[in-house]
Amino acid sequence: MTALLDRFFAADAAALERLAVAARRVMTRCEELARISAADSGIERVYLSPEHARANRLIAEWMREVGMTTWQDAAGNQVGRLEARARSAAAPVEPNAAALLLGSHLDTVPDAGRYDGIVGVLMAIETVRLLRVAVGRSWASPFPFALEVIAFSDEEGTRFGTALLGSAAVAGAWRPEWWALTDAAGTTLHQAFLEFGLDPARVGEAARRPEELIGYLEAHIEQGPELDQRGEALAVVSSIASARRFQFVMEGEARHAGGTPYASRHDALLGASEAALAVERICMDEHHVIGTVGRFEAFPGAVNVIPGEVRFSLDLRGEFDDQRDDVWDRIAEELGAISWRRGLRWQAREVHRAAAVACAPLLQDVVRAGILSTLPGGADDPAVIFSRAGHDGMAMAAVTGVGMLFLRNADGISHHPDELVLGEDVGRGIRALAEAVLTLGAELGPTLARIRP
Ligand code: HGY
Ligand code: MN
Ligand code: MN
Repeated sequence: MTALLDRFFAADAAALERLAVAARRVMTRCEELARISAADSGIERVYLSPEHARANRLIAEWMREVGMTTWQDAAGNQVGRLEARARSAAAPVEPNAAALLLGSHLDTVPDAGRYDGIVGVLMAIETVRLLRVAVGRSWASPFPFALEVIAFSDEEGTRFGTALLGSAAVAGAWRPEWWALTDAAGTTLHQAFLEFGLDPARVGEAARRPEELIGYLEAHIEQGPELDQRGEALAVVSSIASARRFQFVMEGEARHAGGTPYASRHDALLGASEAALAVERICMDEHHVIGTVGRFEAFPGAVNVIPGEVRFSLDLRGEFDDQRDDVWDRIAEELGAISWRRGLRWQAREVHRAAAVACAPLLQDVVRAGILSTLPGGADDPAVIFSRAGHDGMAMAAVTGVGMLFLRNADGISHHPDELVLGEDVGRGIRALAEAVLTLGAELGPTLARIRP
């Protein structure tokens, strides 16, 4: 079957050439964005920072370059919009049409790779460039729905510990208790809003109503080894893992490292270490549940003092919420046993929770059609992967259907400077994304029913 994109460009043979140019532009721009970092060496760009503001300004420029109108929403997300082509000759565009949202996130973890989130935002802009149609002296979406690109501002949760703040605002799920969240310097989220030039009282204005949206479609690197091992470039995402994040305090007794007999020690570090190993043991024998202790600090931290306190984190994910919660119960039980045995006390504070999200069947179908358009005729169906990484779609699923396209990234290395994606795969990904949007346009046609989560 001739791909819709080939038919869309039938009269413009050079257009598909532009795919290779688009991929090169994405790769170059990933490098440019990588230079917007708070760190002297490595990439770090966190929510409501000067680097966030600079990245938003640059992305807005690139959005306007393809004819989009742009704005920064009330939660600091950068948005671009191409209006729908009007159905009547009376007016060139339909200004209030519902929008298909494309995009990803611009914020990073500390010492990040250059593609996590960023490549999805840039691929979305290139997809709009490919599909836009000239209307008078401006550009429009060729569909009865608008095309928007959103660059979410806090998918990682690096600064305040609670992830998905930008997309939660768009989903109308902002929580008042978040204003008191503090960063490592003790700045509250409320204060950071003000310093960034945002008005906390107006964060609700970032919320989008379900009827305003057709769906949310995100391209993202896999952040896992499956595509690399399969030797394939692209995959459909079936669902996004649920998440729960905790901060623990394990308390024992700080004592002299030499004079305190082992029998009377209550060593918080050894207890917390047993807990971290228990997380690995319990999760490893569970299917699709993943637990990681990423932060681990011993106090007072002197070489000749038995640690009296350890603060550590737990990032717990699962393909299904109830399975993840069962594992949490087992971990909590194990922590109780360790503490009893070692005469320690522990407490946990949950700082983030997001339910697992199944990608909307229609969006999975159009992503599959998109990927097939990049493969030789008669190719097998592309891989369908459960995302162990979290994404903004977990928040967006509250208001619209979510779809994701995964790109191969070498050995799945991510959240690390060695994160890699091939320019050719980005080209294939842009083509697949454009084909998916065209397929969606054809599927929805005049009904324009929004896609239910
Ligand atoms: O943590 C995650 O899975 C995502 O990269 N924020
Ligand atoms: Mn990430
Ligand atoms: Mn990401």
